Amino acid sequence: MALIAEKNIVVFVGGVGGAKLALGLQQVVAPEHLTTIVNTGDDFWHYGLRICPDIDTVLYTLSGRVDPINGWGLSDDSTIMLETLRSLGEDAWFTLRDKDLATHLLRTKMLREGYSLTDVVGHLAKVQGIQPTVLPMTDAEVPTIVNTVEHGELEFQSYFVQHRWQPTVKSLYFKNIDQATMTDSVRQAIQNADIILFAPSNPWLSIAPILSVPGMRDAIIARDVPRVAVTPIIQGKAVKGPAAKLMGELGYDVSPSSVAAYYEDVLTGFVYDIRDENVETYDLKTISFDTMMLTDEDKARLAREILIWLNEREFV
Ligand code: FO1
Repeated sequence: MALIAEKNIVVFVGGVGGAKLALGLQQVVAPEHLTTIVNTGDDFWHYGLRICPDIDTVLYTLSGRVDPINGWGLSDDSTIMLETLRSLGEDAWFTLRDKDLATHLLRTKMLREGYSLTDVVGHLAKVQGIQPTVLPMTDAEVPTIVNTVEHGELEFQSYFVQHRWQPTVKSLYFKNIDQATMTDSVRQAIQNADIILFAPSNPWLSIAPILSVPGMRDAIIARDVPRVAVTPIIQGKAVKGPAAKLMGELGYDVSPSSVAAYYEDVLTGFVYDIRDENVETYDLKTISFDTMMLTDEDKARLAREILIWLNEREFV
């Protein structure tokens, strides 16, 4: 049975870490009350295909088909196409595996036919048997550009995969974001939300693109409901990926407090990890839980703990 039956929950997510909390929520929230809004700044064109890594990570995770080792891609997938591409002399640095390729082919075909990314994601979710709503943050193409010391400006996947997030980051921007618009689906989900969560995704790389869609930040802040982020930083380290390294390079103290401060007035509450102490968050409501999500039980437990906390009188 759903934990907080009548409340509408919106969760903003990036890739692997965000998908884990979305899976936890899927286990404890009735599907008609759960909406996951996903970063698309990581999306790119590659060999003529539209690749949306964070969206696919969420869809594969929620449908129980994600590769458990990497946290992205499909489990039990093969690399025949990739090896063949390499045999043709290509530097195929992005791991497009064979079964996963079907998703990129179908998405690209539908986009070329004129469907919006929101339509495509809705279709892909439906055919994978996913019941909660999954929405891209916008239908526009707004690639994250990483300005690095060593290589100048890089598109996100080139920074992240090709260069293994080793270049030193000077700054970031989201190309064409000023022309992007919020979709009606995203606007309605936020307007109907009783609880707004920010998954433990990278605030600068995964959540900032979402908050930068014109109107998004104001729409969120306008909601007089709990707006709570879960820390991606535990004991000065990122659970996965470049968050800690990036924070240092951008001049932030690598701590949960810096994450909370970065979100500014977007948040009313903050969840930090039980392994950290004395987390200063000014006037936010805070609580600590075990935020390491290693198993599916961990994911459901964390989702349940957050929702129970938010259902307490002080937050309603
Ligand atoms: N991440 C990697 O580190 N290396 C890859 O070759 C790679 C391929 C890939 C293919 C499809 C997909 O959906 C995701 C993929 N990812 C890969 C993950 C992705 O680059 C990142 O996890 C996200 O963009 C960061 O959130």
